[in-house]
Amino acid sequence: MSEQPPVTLVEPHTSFLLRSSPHFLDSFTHELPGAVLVENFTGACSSMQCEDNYMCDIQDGIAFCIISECPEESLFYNATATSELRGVGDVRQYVCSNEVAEKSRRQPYAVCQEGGSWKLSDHSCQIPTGCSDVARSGVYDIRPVHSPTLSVYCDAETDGGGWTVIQRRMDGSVDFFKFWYDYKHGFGDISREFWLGNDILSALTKQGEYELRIDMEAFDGEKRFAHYDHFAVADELTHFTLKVGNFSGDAGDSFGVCDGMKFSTRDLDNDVSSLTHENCADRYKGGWWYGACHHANLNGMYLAGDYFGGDPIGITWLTWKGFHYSLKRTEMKIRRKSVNRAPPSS
Ligand SMILES: [Ca+2]
Repeated sequence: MSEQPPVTLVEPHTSFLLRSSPHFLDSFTHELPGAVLVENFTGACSSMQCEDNYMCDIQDGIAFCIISECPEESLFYNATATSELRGVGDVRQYVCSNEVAEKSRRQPYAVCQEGGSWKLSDHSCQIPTGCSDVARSGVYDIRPVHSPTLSVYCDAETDGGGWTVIQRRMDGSVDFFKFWYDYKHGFGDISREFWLGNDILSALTKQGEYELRIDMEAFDGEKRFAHYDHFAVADELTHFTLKVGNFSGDAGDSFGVCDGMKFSTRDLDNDVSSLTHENCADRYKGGWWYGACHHANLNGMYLAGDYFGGDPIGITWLTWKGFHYSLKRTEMKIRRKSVNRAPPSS
C-alpha cells in the first residue's frame, strides 16, 4: 500500500467539502465520505459518482462530492431542534415546546435537501384542541372549539391517554373549602392540586360526548379507579347540573348518585337535603354535586387517612374506604369519546 494521500477538510462560505487530489481518487474514494469508486475518473462530474444526499461539484478542475448545508429555518411553530446541523440528508428532529403538541403524535422532523431546502414532515407542532392530540403527559395550552386558550394537565398514560385532568388532590397544599366564584373559575396549581373550573367543564363537555375517570390512591399505596361512560356539566344557569353515566371500575360507585345534581358551595346551597336548613357544602367542607348529601367528597378536607367520629368531611369515597378515611391522592379526568360512525350502507 502506498503512503497515505493528503485529505483535507475545507470550509468555504456556504458548504464544506472533503477533497482529495484526483489522481488518488481511484484508490481512495472509499475513504471519501459520499463518494464511490469510479474507474477512469477524468476529473469531471459526468464521470463522478456521489452517494445519495451528496452532490458533485467542480472547483479548479477538481471534482468533489460535497455536502451543502441547509440554511437555518424556523418553520416549526414553537419547536426546538434537537440535533446539530450537518448537511444534505441530515434529519433534524424537533421537540415541541411545552405549550404545544405534536400533531398526530409523531415526532416532527425535517430533512436537508440538495440546494439548501428543508423537506418538512407532515407533522408539526400545533396548539391542540384537547388532550387527545397530546403524546406526553404534562401541562398544555389547549384551544377548545369556540373557546379561548387555556392551560390544562393532560394524562397521556392512563388507559390509552387523552385525558384532561379536571381535579387533583395529592398533599393538602390547596384549600378546597371555597366559594361559588372559585369553583366557577377554578383554582389551585395545575400541576399539583387544583379544580379546573365549572365554566371550563361546561365548555369542554359541550364539545361532544365525554367520559370520566377517577383515579384514587390510599396511604398504603393501593390504587383504585372509577369510570363513568358519560360526563357532562351544564352551564351556570342550571347551577352546573351534572349528567353522569354508567359505572365501571374497582372502587365501587360512589359518584353515580350525583347524576342530575346541581353544584353547591358553602355560599350557594343547591343540594336536595330534606333537612330544611342543611347546607351540605358548608357541612362537608367542599364544593360538589351534593345531593342529600354525598357518597364521595373528593373536594373535602385533606385529612390524610383514617379520621374518627363526626361528619365525613374528608376526601372520602364511600364504596372503597368508607366515610371516615381521607384519601391520599385523587385525580378526576375526562376524555372525549371517539366519534361513532354509522356503518357503511350496503
Ligand atoms: Ca340544602
